Amino acid sequence: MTSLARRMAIAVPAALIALFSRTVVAHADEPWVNAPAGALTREIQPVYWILFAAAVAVLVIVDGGIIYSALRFRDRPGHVAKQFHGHNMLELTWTVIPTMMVLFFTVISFQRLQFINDTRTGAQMTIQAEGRQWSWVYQYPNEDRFKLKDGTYLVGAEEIHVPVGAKVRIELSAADVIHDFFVPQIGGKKDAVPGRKTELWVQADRAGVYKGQCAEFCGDGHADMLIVLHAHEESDYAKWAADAVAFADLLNDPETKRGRDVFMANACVGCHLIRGTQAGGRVGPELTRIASKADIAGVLRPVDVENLKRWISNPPAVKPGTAMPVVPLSPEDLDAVAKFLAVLK
Ligand code: HEC
Ligand SMILES: [Cu+2]
Repeated sequence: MTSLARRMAIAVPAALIALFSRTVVAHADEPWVNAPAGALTREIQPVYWILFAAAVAVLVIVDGGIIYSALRFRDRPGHVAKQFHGHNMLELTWTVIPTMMVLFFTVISFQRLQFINDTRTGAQMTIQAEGRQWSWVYQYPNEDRFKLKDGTYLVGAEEIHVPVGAKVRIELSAADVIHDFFVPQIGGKKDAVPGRKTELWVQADRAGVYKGQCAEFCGDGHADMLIVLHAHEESDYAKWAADAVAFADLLNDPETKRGRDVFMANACVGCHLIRGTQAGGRVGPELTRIASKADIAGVLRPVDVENLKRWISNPPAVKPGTAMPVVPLSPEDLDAVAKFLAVLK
């Protein structure tokens, strides 16, 4: 080997490894598959590393070979290339080795698929998750702890809450186009397909908030279609459920229900997020705790029914140039929706 080729043979893989380890360090706390926090990811991670190591080895051998040959056998005056045809041993090597590698990958993947796809054995609860442009809506199971006063069961948007350690089955559906449920540290990654149920399971090792992202391009708002998975210790989970149920009951109160229905039936729902409801819009600010805010859109204070009505009936009149349009509402609807927002503390 010439000294240049020798140096390249060391420098190229070294640079790749350095680049990769920097990436790993820089992203260690971010949602990615190699910080496993659940049974699924712990199972999948070794396969990831084996595939990665194999890919690096192939890269180094193939690209190394190309670089070496390009340098070693380059055109120089006085050199004539050796003329020959075929080399059975080489042909055999680069057919047999990749075939064995692919077979090996197939085997180690299949070994795990049964475990990964088994959403039933030992599952402690089932949550329905519906993907829609551009948020997820979660329906909790028909259990007493999720039961609302009106006899229905808790529904939540944006965040999915699970108890630590529990195997939770998630049934996926889609309201419009294909979405994909993926929380890298916990596992999963399954398409939500319109007109069909798919399922996966999750299990979190420790309490925490795990971020994910719709992993199937689903239109304009795709990048904002986040998945936030909260894993609670068991006792904490009971408290969370009780609070969420109490809040949902407040929303269902006849006093507030009418206004909520107005909100959900009009364009408001598409632009604003209210946790605990199906409103998952992201164009305007979140309104979950609007009544606890100091002002409306930075211009009207305090946040009360009167000011809410003033704002909602004609935002541009209150704040010229605002991005919130006038949504035509009857006086009764306007009144109801303002009363509804005024309880969101
Ligand atoms: C096209 C999207 C869109 C629609 C539809 C829409 N809003 Fe808004 N809304 C916004 C935007 C954007 C803002 C922020 C305006 C600003 O700060 O200038 C906003 C602000 C608000 C605020 C003040 C929020 C805060 O944090 O101060 C309230 C309350 C509100 N909207 C209620 C409603 C209601 C009720 C409806 C339905 C009748 C509605 N919005 C329809 C986009 C929308
Ligand atoms: Cu999506």
